[in-house]
Amino acid sequence: MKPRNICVIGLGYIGLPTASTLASKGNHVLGVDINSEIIDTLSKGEIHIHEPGLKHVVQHAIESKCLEVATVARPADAFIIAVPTPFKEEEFGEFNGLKFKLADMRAVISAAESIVPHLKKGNLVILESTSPPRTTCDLVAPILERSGLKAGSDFHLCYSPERVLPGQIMQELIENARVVGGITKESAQAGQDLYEIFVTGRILKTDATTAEMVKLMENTYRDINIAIANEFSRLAEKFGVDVWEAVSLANLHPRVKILEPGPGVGGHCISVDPWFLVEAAPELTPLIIHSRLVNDGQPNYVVEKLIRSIGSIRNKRIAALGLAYKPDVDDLRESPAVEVVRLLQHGGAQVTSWEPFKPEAALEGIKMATSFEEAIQEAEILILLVKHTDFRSLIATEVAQHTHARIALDTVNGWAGEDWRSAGFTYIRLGDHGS
Ligand code: SAJ
Repeated sequence: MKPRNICVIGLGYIGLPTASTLASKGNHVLGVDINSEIIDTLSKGEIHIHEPGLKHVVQHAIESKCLEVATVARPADAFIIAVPTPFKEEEFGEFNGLKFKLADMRAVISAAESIVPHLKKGNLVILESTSPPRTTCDLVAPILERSGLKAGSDFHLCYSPERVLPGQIMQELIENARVVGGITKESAQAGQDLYEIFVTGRILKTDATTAEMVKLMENTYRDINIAIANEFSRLAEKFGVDVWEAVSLANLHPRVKILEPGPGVGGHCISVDPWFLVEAAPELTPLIIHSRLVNDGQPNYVVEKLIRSIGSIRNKRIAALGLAYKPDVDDLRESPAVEVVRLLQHGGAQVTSWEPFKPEAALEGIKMATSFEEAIQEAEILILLVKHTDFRSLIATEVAQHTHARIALDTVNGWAGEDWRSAGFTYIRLGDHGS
């Protein structure tokens, strides 16, 4: 039997799309978030995040009364936990002199605790938040069992990782393959029954810890592959090679797919999740630790490259183009672009930032422009930090008419160097020789 009353805890980038998609299939869904501002916004039919296609689905779900929102949970047939698992800001682990970050599981703990008073026999609980290995069995199950019910016999418990790409969430949520790990076979089956409500991709059943590992392996694999691309960008510069040309030639090999270098790795997933494996077993993860350090060091490398190219940046007026963690999203979490801006400021530069997807961003100590024109007008240097579609389509000759700047640093290979050079700019590109 498929659950009809579903409670989704956490209405962020995953919880809100999941809750509204389930509601759009005619289920009665209660979306819960502890942030009352989010609940107020959603109650008015507005949304607090930018994700193509999401607003329409949410509005429709709220209007049809299939989606209700509240700050506290209520009894339901199934509970889905989709809360953030960031890392701790001030506490670190250490292994052989290397510092590593630790998972902050407080949101998962309080989400699980909020279910306890409502848990009934036959319920299904699914954890979707990216979590260290064994979280479902060793952390979530004991909390839920405070209800007096036994996980796996009185209620079903699963881990099912979300795997959607921000910017394409509404489509990938439905079409991507789903891994559902149950603490028992029956739990996995109950999880599959729930996802069959809206998933058209394959649904694959396994155990909970395997499902946790799958998620962490996917993001760690990507992090390591971006780290090697970033390391190649440094090597290319050292040897007078254009990394972008070298990567495109290497990628002609049928079994090679090198990713793109850039100013670093951001977002709430890839820059965070590999640490969960490190924390669980630092003695087994030297490659993962060092890849994280390479990617975390890339903003500093960008600033060093600028200084190597033009000399001191002290008192230089710089326009930073893009603060999001990747193209065409409004998400600034763990963004390497923000880190580059902070490091430039630390080096004495006067930076004005322009983020078209979040012009109202209020980041401590960061000066935001209200338009692209305002950001570049008084600048001496332009730095392209995010390959937003809008930035890629800028025409160098037109930009030149609106700014004093004649230096352009492109950290993402977003512009055609020749165009910028012929428009009178000294064009510098990350991973490029001769600059
Ligand atoms: N990046 C590079 N070079 C590249 C690709 C990405 O520097 O060639 C950078 C991006 O600019 C960004 C960061 O890496 O700063 C991460 O971006 P991303 O597009 O690789 O990934 P996310 O964090 O937006 O989404 C990932 C996805 N995981 C994988 O591709 C394995 C997504 O499927 C997951 O659902 C998501 O993490 C998540 O929620 O865990």
